[in-house]
Amino acid sequence: MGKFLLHIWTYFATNILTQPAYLIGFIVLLGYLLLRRPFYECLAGFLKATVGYFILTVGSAGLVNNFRPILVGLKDRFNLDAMVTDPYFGQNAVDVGLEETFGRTFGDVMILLLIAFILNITLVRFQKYTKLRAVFTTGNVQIQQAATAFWILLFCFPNLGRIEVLVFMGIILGCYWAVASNLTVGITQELTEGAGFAVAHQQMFGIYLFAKLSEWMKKDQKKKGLNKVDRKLEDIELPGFLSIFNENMVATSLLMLFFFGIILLVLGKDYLIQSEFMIEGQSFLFYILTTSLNFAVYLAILQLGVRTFVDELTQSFQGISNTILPGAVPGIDVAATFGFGSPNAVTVGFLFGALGQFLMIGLLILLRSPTIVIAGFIPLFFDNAVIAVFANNRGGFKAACIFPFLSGMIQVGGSALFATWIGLSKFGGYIGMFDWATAWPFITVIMKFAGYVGVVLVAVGLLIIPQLQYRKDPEGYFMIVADYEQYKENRQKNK
Ligand code: ASC
Repeated sequence: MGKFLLHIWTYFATNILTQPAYLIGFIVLLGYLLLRRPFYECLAGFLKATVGYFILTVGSAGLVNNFRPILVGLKDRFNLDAMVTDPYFGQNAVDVGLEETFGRTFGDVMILLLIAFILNITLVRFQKYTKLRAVFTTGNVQIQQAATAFWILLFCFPNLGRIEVLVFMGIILGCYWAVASNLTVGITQELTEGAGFAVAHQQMFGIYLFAKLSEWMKKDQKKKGLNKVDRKLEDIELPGFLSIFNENMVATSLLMLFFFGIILLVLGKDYLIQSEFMIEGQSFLFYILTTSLNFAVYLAILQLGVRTFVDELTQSFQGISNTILPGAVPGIDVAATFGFGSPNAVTVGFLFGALGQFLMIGLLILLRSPTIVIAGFIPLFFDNAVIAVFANNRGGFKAACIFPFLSGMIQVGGSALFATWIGLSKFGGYIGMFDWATAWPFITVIMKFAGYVGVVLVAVGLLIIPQLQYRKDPEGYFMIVADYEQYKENRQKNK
């Protein structure tokens, strides 16, 4: 019997839970069924949501596949013995290093997902006490996080048995997913004007932190009586020749031509041919042009995907949040936020993040750090772009430049230090995303030095966060999800 159930679960986990397009599709289907919509509407909703999410995936995978090899190319080109910050390289490093370092392999990922997912849903179901509102649905990143967290746990408790590992990790990851995603609920509702989702990814603490710092920056400017408080990117109209930057697609293309143009020139035509990026006889100029412009292409695809599924999700989730999971929102891929706010924020965040990352890499080399980092595309792009989107929305243009820059430095510095300490850097990769260069090292220190007590401290510490959030605004806290228009109205009145 148990075996049969496990079989069903594994089937569900492999095909749906870890494939967000289908998970979101089925959530939409369930939502519409609960709303008692006619069958054909439920089917249409399922298809639109799934197709939309797949389109988003085409955009984001296109970006990743197009640009990751270019950045990693720097490592080969200069024969660097460096660690790449990238979630896929990180997962691979864990796979390769586990046996050698801890004499283990990790085969329980699906069971772990089950425990953590159920815990997440339970915490949201008992919202009255936990104040948690978001369910993490981004399965592709959950696997990467589970792998890294498994390493961290063994680093803190090398002799832990299989069952204990599952229980500890299930609790800590489940709490992290629920709590961190919940942190983004309010600010995402404000960014999207009540689209009804939260971010479930790998930089949720980062998003919250920088969103709050941006607000603070804006308030500070107002207090100082600066009547020229920073404008948002979308409100800036550049004059004359610069006006071509007002158009998002043009701005993205030009900036990326500059950015990737330099990197491709540094890599050199010979290297590109030798590593089969280019074919013999191809024009180098047009290769650079095509590669760089593809950035704007995939970004446009990504935004189309967001527009396709978000509407369905917003409407249908009412069915779920009115019945089985009152007051809940789905936590979804960070890329979904790129369809809101200023589209130029995405590009600005990426570039300033790159500046910060490259500066920190330079510092690591200068300071003869035992671990040198190669900037992976995923942390560089997705973390810093989203930080800029929120920073721009809440603080304005300057915040959208400064905070991704800071985040870039922190990502590289934190990852280098942390991956060296826990012994993962030797195996060539680390997940590298913002939370995993900041919050998770902090969690690790607590567990390493306080032992089992530390595990309890971490879980309790995480669960206190939503309580504090709730206390700051008991009236608006649930309303921002339940009825965004009403929430906005009340806030206007209070002002
Ligand atoms: C990640 C990861 C991806 C991307 C994607 C962004 O962390 O593993 O494939 O970000 O989720 O849309």
